[in-house]
Order: sequence, then structure tokens, then C-alpha cells
Amino acid sequence: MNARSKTTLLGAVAVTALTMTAGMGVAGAAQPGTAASGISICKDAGGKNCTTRQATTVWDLAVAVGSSWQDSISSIGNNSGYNICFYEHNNHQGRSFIVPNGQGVNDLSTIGFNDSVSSWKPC
Ligand SMILES: [Ca+2]
Repeated sequence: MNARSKTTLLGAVAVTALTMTAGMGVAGAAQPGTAASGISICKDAGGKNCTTRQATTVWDLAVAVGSSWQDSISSIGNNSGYNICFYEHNNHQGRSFIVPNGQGVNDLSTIGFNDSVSSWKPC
């Protein structure tokens, strides 16, 4: 291997590492839809103060995740592998909206659902 090809190889590795770092930064902060595998629910808008669950059916958010999560979600990311429907009340009642797999809602107040989600299911 000559000096020139060594430089090229190192350059390629550096670019790959940089791309991964940039992608992870976007995922955590501004775009909940690209967050970690599963359903990320966040108490604050912009993908902040989150926890993640796999694509299970949740009948009652207070029971399945914790009482502090009931009527508190302000942003959502969905990388669960399924489209997920979220509901205003327990047992999949009341108003609802769908978050397709691979997408998210950065601020639920923009769709009239801030601090009001109480259950979800794949749909
Ligand atoms: Ca909130």
C-alpha cells in the first residue's frame, strides 16, 4: 500500500464516523421520528424528556409506563416497525391520530394533542 491509498482509506473512515455522529444528533434533539428503535414518548416538545417502549399495545399509559406519563406527552417518535395510533383516552377511546413508522410529531400542540395521550396500539 502506498502513501496515497492510505490517505484515501483514512479519509473514508473519517467521513463515515462524522456522518453517524451527525445523524444521531438529529435523532436525539430535533426529530423524534428518527430516535432509537421503538416508540419514543417525550414529556416535552422537540424530543426531550423521553422514554422508549417497543410496539406493544398500551391500554392505559399510567399502568403500562407510569402515572406521570398520563396526559403528559408532548412529542413522539416512532421507529417501532409499525404504524401506531395514539388515543386521547384509555382503552383506545376518544380522539386519535396516527404516527406512521419512521415518523414523529415534534410538537403535539400543533395537532391539538399536547398533554392528552392516554393509550396507543399498532394500527
Ligand atoms: Ca408535556
